Amino acid sequence: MIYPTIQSERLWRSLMEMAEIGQTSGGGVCRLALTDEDLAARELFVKWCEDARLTIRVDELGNIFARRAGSDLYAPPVMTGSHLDTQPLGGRFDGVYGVLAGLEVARTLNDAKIETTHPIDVVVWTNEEGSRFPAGCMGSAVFAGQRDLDVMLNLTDADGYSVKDELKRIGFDGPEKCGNVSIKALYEAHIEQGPILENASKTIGVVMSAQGLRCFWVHVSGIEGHAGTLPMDKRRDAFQGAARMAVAIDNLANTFVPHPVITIGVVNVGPGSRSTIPGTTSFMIDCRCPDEQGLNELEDEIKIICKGIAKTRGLEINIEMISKITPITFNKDCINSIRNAAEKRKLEHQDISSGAGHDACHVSFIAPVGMIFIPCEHGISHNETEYASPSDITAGAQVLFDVVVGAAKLE
Ligand code: HGY
Ligand code: MN
Ligand code: MN
Repeated sequence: MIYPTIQSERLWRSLMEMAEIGQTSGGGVCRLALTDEDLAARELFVKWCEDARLTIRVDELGNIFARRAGSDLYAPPVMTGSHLDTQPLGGRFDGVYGVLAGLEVARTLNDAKIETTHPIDVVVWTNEEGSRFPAGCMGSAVFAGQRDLDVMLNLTDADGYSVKDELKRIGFDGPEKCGNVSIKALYEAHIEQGPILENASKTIGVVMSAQGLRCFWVHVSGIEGHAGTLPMDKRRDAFQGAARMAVAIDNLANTFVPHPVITIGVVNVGPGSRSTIPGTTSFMIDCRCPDEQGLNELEDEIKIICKGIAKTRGLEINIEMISKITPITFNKDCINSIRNAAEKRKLEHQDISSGAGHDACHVSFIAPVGMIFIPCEHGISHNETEYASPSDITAGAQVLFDVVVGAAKLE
């Protein structure tokens, strides 16, 4: 059976309307998790789902499940979706594309008056980006049993606001338990966030795997002092120590095999006064690598580097693990269904591994999961200029429709 085609203009319009929420002056989007912008996006999504006659459930971590009922009330759902929260200078497609492509699946089924056996849930996972609250993929990781609910609810942002209080404030502290749900399969559509598909002129990425990740805080402590009076050789300057650690860690990333990617994107220098020698500096390390053994060795190397520099400069150091995500491989049947759907639609496709982390990675520990990538221009993401073409947006959503409906079975 040839499935109906999705409505690309409707999907594009929804993406552009959603992109107005949290729009930045540089043409990107800022919708940090559980802020008013995230709330506005959630409310718009819920409205569109209710217009499409989906029933809404919200769990205790704010994950939203918009359900299109199936004929079999007891059949486990086929899930799709992604996240609505963004980076501080995020793009108009990261996450939201997977959410609205999932909604387009439901809308297209409604238009075609198709009933499926299994229900279909379009999901919005809470705090995928881990920017405001530093635990990425929070909603999906707790749902899949990889993170502790209470630890996540009590996590606070830089201003001391907790996840729990913010969920309550925006009214998304839902009644449902988070997790413990049996799922038939989950498919997530996402932009690649890298240049591989565009360079290979491919429309669809059949995602085979995703690399692992380890995030650390490194807290460096020295001694505050007067910037004008203390001779250089008498200083315990926490920032100068941290800076040398950062350069050495960057060198490690460039010399280590298999090639990891290591980023230091958050640095807090205290007390933050021009004429006081910094007594404290904390910086966050985001370290990713395709294999677990590599991650173990990188973690050891990072600790040796930081402790060695701290020792030579008379500084104290404390390294705190924030998150640890193992490399994953996606479900073979899901991979094959995505590849077959791309072939049936005569779409140029290739196998690919994900450099980025995704909610689907966490759910892959508890259910059969597949991911569909589409190219993004010049591989740019986590950047206001992030762009995906309407034709690629449509192609990815069409493959998503075909695999989700295939898994949900037609009546
Ligand atoms: O960091 C990640 O990999 C995801 O894009 N949040
Ligand atoms: Mn994302
Ligand atoms: Mn992202």
